[in-house]
Amino acid sequence: MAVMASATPILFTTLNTCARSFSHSKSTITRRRISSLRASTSPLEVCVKESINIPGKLGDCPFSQRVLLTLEEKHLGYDMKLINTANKPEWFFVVNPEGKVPVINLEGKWIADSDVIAQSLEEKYPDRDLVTPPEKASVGSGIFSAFIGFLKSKDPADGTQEALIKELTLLDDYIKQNGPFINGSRISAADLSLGPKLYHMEIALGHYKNWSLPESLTNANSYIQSIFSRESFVKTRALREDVIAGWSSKAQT
Ligand SMILES: N[C@@H](CCC(=O)N[C@@H](CS)C(=O)NCC(=O)O)C(=O)O
Repeated sequence: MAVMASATPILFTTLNTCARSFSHSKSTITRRRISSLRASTSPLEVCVKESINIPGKLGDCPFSQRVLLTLEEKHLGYDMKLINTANKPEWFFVVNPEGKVPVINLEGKWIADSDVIAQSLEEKYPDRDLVTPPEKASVGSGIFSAFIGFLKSKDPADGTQEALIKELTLLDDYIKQNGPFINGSRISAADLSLGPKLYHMEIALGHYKNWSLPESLTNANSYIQSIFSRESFVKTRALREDVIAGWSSKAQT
């Protein structure tokens, strides 16, 4: 897979434009065929956060990692544009006026927000499907805010640690009954959303609170390890020092 990191302005023409005009002139060719043509020939342009510590490396945005994981698991080629979020280039505000990463170019249109991007990729590239049934999509969804609550907490007796343990226990129970992944035997979109958040939780709480996931939560522990050890995850994960630096303004030790 050709993955290139680049901080240069994006060319708005190239194959996106070609695909569009081709579809105008040959109306019998379906959108689906154009999508699969692109999947095999043209990498998708995706803007993600750059490392704060090492320019040219991928940064510490869990939403960016989610999108990269989706592309990796679907075996879609991509061309990664690294955005220095502390000093965004002018052209990036043309791509996304809100100035947030991740953003992806699908058929010539820039799409923001990892939820919308994951959904759009599923619709346009249904092969190697990552669909999570709606009734399972919220599994683990309380963990990220509980982690941030505990990280920001100044008072060890304020119940934030217990609130996080409660959320992780729910995950542990769920995986025990339904695992190894949220949708059973195969990884799906909900795991790709939750995995990067668990990664941030583990590094930030380990560093700032000397905390680690209780060993008694064996199912949550094995779930985390199976996600963190995937090739796609290792390839797209943030540097540890970036995760630590990224949470420094929120953390209370
Ligand atoms: N809800 C958005 C959140 C995206 C987001 O918060 N991105 C952060 C980096 S992790 C960002 O771009 N921050 C830069 C800024 O707000 O200026 C998503 O799921 O994509």
